[in-house]
Parts: sequence; structure tokens; C-alpha cells
Amino acid sequence: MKDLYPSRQEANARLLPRTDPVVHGAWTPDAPITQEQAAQFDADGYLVLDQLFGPEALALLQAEAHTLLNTPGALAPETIITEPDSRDVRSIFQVHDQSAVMARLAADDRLAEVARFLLGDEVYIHQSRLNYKPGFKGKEFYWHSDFETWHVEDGMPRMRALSMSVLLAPNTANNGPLMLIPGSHRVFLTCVGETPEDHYLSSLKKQEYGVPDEESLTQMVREHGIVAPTGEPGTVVIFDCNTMHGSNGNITPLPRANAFFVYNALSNALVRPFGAAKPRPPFIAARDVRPLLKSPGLLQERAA
Ligand code: 6CS
Ligand code: FE
Repeated sequence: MKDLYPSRQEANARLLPRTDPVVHGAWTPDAPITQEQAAQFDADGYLVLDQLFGPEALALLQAEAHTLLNTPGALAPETIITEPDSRDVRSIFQVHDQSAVMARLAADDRLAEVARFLLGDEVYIHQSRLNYKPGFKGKEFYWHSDFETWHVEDGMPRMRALSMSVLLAPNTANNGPLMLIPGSHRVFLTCVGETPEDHYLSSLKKQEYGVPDEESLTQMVREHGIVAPTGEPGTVVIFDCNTMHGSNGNITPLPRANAFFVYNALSNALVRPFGAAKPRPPFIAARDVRPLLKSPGLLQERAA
């Protein structure tokens, strides 16, 4: 398969054109978001759905995030990632396969229908994780394009995927909120350097390869600025697979917990990695591609 987005192959970074649409679906009045929201996502590469989930669903999610964090013995050990210099949990991966509540959240129409519309296809979960960013010790996530990693290390062919971050705690200006460069999704910034063997063992703690160069980042920020969507728990931040993003550390006492789901179009299922010797393990990059089935909303689980 032709590599439309070659990265980590040259000594200098390059800006390549994005050859994929951003919004793959054609908007109609039945779409799950407004035409203005679809246009904003297309132009900026992100969209904020304010307090999509109410207090009852939120209580369920926050309780589940607490349970998962406090019963590590019930989780697959490789899915628990600690902070680089402490035993504090940084992330728990593959939560949609390890928690019925998180599986329901991922399939909830308020998220999955938006993903189906924006990606113009049936979808499946490429990756999910709970990021805890604990108070005082939550370290930064350096700038990166998720797609650059998913293309080079996982074999994701095209830009037809997106992330949804469900805020489980107040994301304020102070506790290390997600920062995005609006409009950066429209170009593919190649990275220099190669991909170390089993890179994920270090990159999920602190990513040092597949990170953009400072000169290109400076130019991007000069052109587009930086936004840091804040919000109350229950708010959802949706961002395109290629939107440049990162987050600062959290030295406040306030944890910044989010649940992340990466929706990939069924037609964009992973192939052989474009720049790594072997694929990353399934807990980070799903390969058993099963379309996400419509399922009753998060709360209906309690009724069941
Ligand atoms: O490598 C990955 O797939 C993960 N790393 C980051 C920093 N964002 C995307 C994804 O969760
Ligand atoms: Fe990321």
C-alpha cells in the first residue's frame, strides 16, 4: 500500500499536504451535530460538546474510573502505564475491553453517532484509555500528532480517525488541560529520526520519537495560536487524528482525569506499520476489527 504520509525517514522535517477530508460525512439535518459544529471541526480540527453527559451518567463514570484505578489486580498488567518517575498511574489502556461501563460509554450514541458522521463510515475503537494526570505528579504529554504515531507504528493508512476526550474532572487552565493548535490538522508534519524497537514501552510514559521539531511547531503556533478547551466534567472534546496537541504537567492538587476513545473508520483498518519493524500490541492498537454496535445509552445499563 502506498505510503501517503512518510515520516521518520528523512533528516529534515517536511510539511506534506493532507490528502484526506476532515469531515467525511455529508451534513444533513439528521446529522448528530449542527452544520456550524461540523464546519468548525473541519476548519479547526477540534470541537467541544459542552456537558454532553449529565450528573447521573457522570457519577457512574467517575465511580468506574475510581474503581479501575484502585483495583489494578483486575486489569491486564500491560495496560497500566505509570508516570515516568513515580508509581502513580498515568493511564489505563483498553478500558473499553476491561470495563462494561467504559464499553457502554464508547458505544453511547452521543459519541459513536458523532464519530460515524464525521468519519462517514461504521467505526470501531482503535484505542481507549483513562488518563489520570494525578495532582502534583501528572507529567506532560509533549506536542504530537496522534496520526503520525498511528500511521508509522500501527499501520493506520489514512486520516480517517478521531479522538474523543470525556472530561471526568474539571479541566481548568491550571491543571494541565489538553492544548491544541487549531488548523494544524490540515498539514502532515513529518518527524525525523527512526522508531526504536518496542518504542511504546517508553513513548506512553514520555514520547521522544515521532515528536515534531521546534522550528515547525514555532511556525504552526505563530500561524494558528494555541487553544486549551476547559470544561466541567461531562464535557467532550473531539479532535481529529492529525491535530497537533499536547498538555502541560499538573502541579495543582486537582487531578485532571479524562476518558479517551479513538474511533477509526472501518475502511481504515490497520495494515502493516509504515515505519516500524513490527506492529504495536493490540491493547494500544486494535486489530480485531469489529464494528461498534449501536447500544443503549450509558445509563440504560443500570436499567438492565
Ligand atoms: O502512542 C499512542 O497511541 C498514544 N500516545 C499519545 C501521547 N497520544 C495518542 C495515544 O494515546
Ligand atoms: Fe495524543
